[in-house]
Amino acid sequence: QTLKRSLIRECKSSSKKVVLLQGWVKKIRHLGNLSFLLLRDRTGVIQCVLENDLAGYKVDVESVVEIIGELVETTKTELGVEVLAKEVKVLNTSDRLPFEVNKRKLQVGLDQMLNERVISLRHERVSAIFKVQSTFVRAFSEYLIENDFTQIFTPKIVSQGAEGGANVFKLPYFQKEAYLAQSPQFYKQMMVAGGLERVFEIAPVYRAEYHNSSRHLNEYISLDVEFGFIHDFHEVMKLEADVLRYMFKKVGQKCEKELNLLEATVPIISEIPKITLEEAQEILKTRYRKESPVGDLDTEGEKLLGKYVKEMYDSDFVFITHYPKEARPMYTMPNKDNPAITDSFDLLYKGLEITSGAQRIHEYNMLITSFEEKGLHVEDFESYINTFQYGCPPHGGFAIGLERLVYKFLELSNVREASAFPRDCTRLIP
Ligand code: AMO
Repeated sequence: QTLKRSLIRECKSSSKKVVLLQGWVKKIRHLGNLSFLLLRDRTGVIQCVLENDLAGYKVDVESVVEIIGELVETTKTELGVEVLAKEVKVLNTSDRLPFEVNKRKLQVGLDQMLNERVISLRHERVSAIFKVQSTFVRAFSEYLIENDFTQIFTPKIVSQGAEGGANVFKLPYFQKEAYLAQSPQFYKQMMVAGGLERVFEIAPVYRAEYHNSSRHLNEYISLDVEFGFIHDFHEVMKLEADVLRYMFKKVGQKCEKELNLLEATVPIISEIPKITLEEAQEILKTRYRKESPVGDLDTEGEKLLGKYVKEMYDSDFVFITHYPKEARPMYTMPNKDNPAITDSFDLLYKGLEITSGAQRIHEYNMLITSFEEKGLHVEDFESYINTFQYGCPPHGGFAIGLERLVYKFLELSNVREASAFPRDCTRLIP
């Protein structure tokens, strides 16, 4: 008799009759001299029948139990099997539940869902979000590793913000002042220049943005890529399209159950249309009478463009290219023919920016000028800027906001749903 640890997967394939199951009590019903206990673990739910001495067994839902029993075939359950319990042991009781989790749809507001994360995660639709997220991340690294990229780890405590602007969290660092990294931008470029050529990083980044919106977090996971020896920034967009295609393919293959639960379908990513920012603003003006902020798109504009590319190209994605210099960080490569604009792009997915990317400046003097034009003090960025005196290949890269990708894909109500423990302007707990 070998005792098995997991539920459905083991039960289905096991020829052994005796199983050990461990999980949470989803439900218990008493019917005459039988009780039916639905036991849930990470792989699913199975019915356990409690008879004889065990009939009428008292246990609170969501308690953690261990059941030893006999696995038998039955036509009465969806699984085609159930367990005739021989022994039930309570490992830990659930004394109190802030809300009911065993409903088909979780009927709580966002705040309660986040405040009581441990309980909301018990709902299969909620935990499914994080299984999808995990699969995306794994596919991202799988694809890049297969394509000769090296995973890197760069500091999150830094001396300067890499994205310009004032959105940095300050913190005391012994006798100095430091910041939480807004992105791994400088370091990923430095590692390309260091000779690794092709790198990626998966890590949290921090933005001190005081936005209480459905798409902003103050800490999010950035999927960063940077690679050298590129000809132009179209190569960067091509790599991103390839990575995303692979990520969605893997989620389609590995998360069938989760996608069914969440009623999500994997998009077909053929050629992603490219529209220059200027064209995009013109489309918004002529088609939707929508004015845009100078050199940028606003939330409403992004939404309308999402609608436009869906109608015109049947695409959920669109690259918006060639942002003006003023709208992009100091490290962005100006366009050869028109230096007022840059070789940069954003990727919109279902009308929301999920990525920024660009070719970077790899020429020392050009970089100094670019920093100075932004009013930045070159000496504050010395170790980064020195990189470009040591021989650095033409390079570029991009970063995908993981939570935004998941939020849009699963059509959640808010990006916070795609973060297990989100940090926003007011939320620091749990
Ligand atoms: P950017 O600042 O545009 O670019 O950020 C890249 C992507 O990160 C996500 N993102 C956010 N997600 C949630 N909450 C936020 N507050 C938030 N801010 C940004 C978005 C965005 O597209 N270094 C460059 C990337 C590069 O060029 O490689 C950068 O950080 O999905």
